[in-house]
Amino acid sequence: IPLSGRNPLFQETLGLKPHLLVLNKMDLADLTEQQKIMQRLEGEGLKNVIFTNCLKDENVKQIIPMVTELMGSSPRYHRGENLEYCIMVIGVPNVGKSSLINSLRRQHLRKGTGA
Ligand SMILES: Nc1nc2c(ncn2[C@@H]2O[C@H](COP(=O)(O)OP(=O)(O)O)[C@@H](O)[C@H]2O)c(=O)[nH]1
Ligand SMILES: [Mg+2]
Repeated sequence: IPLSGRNPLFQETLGLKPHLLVLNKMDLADLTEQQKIMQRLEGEGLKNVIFTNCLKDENVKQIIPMVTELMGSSPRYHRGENLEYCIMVIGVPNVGKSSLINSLRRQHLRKGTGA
């Protein structure tokens, strides 16, 4: 799934927009191949990849710092002191997009529903 689960059209639509590939449900995955997966994806030009478990908020805390860093290093999207950005979460049904948003709310706003 980490290698085949993306719609190639997303890449076209995203173009050069800074983006992060979130590989959710890491609790259900065989993580022994994690390094190999990262290497393969990096070979495809995907450097910003993160494994998460949105039900247990695992690694979700790293997302906002990664996104902030990405934006800061993208001259086209970087807006000086303005740290307000609109972020889009895209993916096929049931991958955990809503769970991710809820987890981010729990982590950063101290609210948000249970997963
Ligand atoms: N095991 C596991 N299940 C998850 C995780 N994230 C979401 N789910 C479950 O996957 C299902 C679909 O999640 P949902 O957030 O509704 O996906 P969406 O359709 O992309 O918004 C729900 O039953 C979630 O509880 C995760 O990290 N691990
Ligand atoms: Mg949803």
